[in-house]
Amino acid sequence: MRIVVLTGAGVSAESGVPTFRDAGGLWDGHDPMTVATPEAFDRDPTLVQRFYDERRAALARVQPNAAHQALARLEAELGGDDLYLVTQNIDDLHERGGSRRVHHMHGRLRAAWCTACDARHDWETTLVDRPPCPACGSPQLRPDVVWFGEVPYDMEAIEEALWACDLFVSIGTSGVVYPAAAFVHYAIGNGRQTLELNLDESDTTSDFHQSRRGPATELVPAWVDEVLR
Ligand code: BJW
Repeated sequence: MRIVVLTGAGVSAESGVPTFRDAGGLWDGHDPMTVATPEAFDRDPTLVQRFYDERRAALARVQPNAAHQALARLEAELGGDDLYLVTQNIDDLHERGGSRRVHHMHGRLRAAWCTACDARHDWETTLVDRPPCPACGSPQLRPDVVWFGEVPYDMEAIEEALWACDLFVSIGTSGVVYPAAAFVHYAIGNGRQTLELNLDESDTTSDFHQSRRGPATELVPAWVDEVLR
C-alpha cells in the first residue's frame, strides 16, 4: 500500500514546539503577516531574523516524540518507496526521530538561503548579525523557509505522490494554509482513501473519509500498528 503522510505543527506540539494558531501558539494574538511574508522581511529584517534565530536555537531544547518515531518505523517497515512523508514543519524532528526521506514543503529552520547567489546552506547559528554567504560572501542570507505568497517546495513531486497513493493521511494541521489544505481534495478527486489524525476539528475535517481525534503521540503509533499488522 502506498501512503502519503502530511504533517503539521500538531505532530511536534508534544515535543514542546509551539503550534501557530492554537491558544498559546506562535501567532496567538499576533498577525503572521508581520513575520511570515517577504514584505515583512523587507520592512524589518532584524525583527524577522530574530524570530527565526530564536526558533532555530529552541530546536536544541526539544526532542522527537512517539509520533515522529512511529512514522520512522512505518518508513523502515513499509520501505521508502511506499511512504511519502511531506511536512509543513520547518523543525527537524522527523529526521531526528529516524525518518530518512522527509519533504519539507515550507523549508527548514536549519537552512539559510542566499538571495544574492541563490545558494542554500545548512545553518545552525544566527542570521540577524548578517553573516557572509559561504558561497559568495554577500551578507544576504535569509531563513530558507516558505512565507505567504511564496511557492512551496517539491510541489510537482508531492502532486505525483498524491496521484499515485492509495491512502492520504493528514496529521496535526489546521487545514487553513494552502496548498497543503487542498491535498485532501486532490486525493479524493483521484479516488484515494483519506484519513485525518488531529487533536481538534480542523477546517477540512468534514472532507476526509475518516477522522480521529486525540493527541498525535497516541493516535499515530496506534495507526501505524494497524497499518503494519
Ligand atoms: C494537534 C496537537 C497534538 C495541536 N496532536 N494534533 C485565499 C484562499 C486560498 C489561499 C490563499 C488565499 N489567500 C492567500 C492564499 C495562499 C496562502 C494561504 O494559504 N493563505 C491562507 C492563510 C488563506 N498560501 C501561500 O501563500 C502559500 N503559497 C502559495 O499558495 O503559492 C502559490 C502556489 C502554490 C502551489 C503551486 C504553485 C503556486 C505559501 C504558504 C506558506 C506558509 N508558511 C508558514 C510559515 C513557514 C515558516 C514558519 O514556520 O514560520 O507555514 S505559515 C504557517 O502555517 C506555517 C505552517 O506550516 C502552516 C500550517 O500551520 P499548521 O501546521 O496547520 O499549524 P496550526 O497551528 O495552524 O494548526 C495546528 C493543528 O494541530 C491544529 O489543528 C491543532 O488542533 C492540532 N494539534 N496539538 C495532534 N498534540
